[in-house]
Amino acid sequence: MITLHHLEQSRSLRILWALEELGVEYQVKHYKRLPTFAAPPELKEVHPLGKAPILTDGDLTIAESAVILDYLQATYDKDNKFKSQNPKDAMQYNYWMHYAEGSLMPYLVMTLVMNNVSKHVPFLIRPIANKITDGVKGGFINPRLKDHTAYLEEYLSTHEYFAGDFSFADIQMSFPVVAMQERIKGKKPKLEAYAAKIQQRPAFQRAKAKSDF
Ligand SMILES: N[C@@H](CCC(=O)N[C@@H](CS)C(=O)NCC(=O)O)C(=O)O
Repeated sequence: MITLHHLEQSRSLRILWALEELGVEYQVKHYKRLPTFAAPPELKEVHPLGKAPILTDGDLTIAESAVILDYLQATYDKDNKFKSQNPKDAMQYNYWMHYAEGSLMPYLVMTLVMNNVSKHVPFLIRPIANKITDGVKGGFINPRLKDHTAYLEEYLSTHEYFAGDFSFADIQMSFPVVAMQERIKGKKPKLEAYAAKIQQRPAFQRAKAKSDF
């Protein structure tokens, strides 16, 4: 039996979505975040790093969203509905699978960390902490995120999906794309329309309903 170890408000929504697209039987084990927003220690009993998502299937324990998506596609998507077999699209599929976590997510995580620094320093030095984090965001993170959003907008102006027809590469890309919605609002119409379109899929809606607990 497939078990998804699902952490609230996390990347494991990707896997719930993929399981719904596949229509396979699975069970979900829900985990609540700690008040610090960290994952609870029980997740470390499933995988040493204790990060979500984690999928178990028989005697396999798999971490990393992209690896889980690839495993599900290769094992359960018998008709290759969710990965094009055209070599060019398949290369793009691999590219976006890696790009999402390897190139784009680090800047979004850095932004989240910078936005929370002042909560963790004594009140009196908050103005100084804010100056430092604003400097890091303005001088390092934001210019790079601007390049990435322009790149994605350009790509989506000539592609309906990231790798041919809708595929698990779109599920992998959905997490950073949706996380950037506030940042791109009114500025990146293709990216906004793409985010709205993929979230209208019935399987996404079912996954979203199951992920909020
Ligand atoms: N690259 C990994 C990232 C895993 C990850 O960092 N997951 C976050 C949730 S979105 C997490 O478990 N955070 C809890 C923590 O760090 O305590 C993936 O795509 O699966």
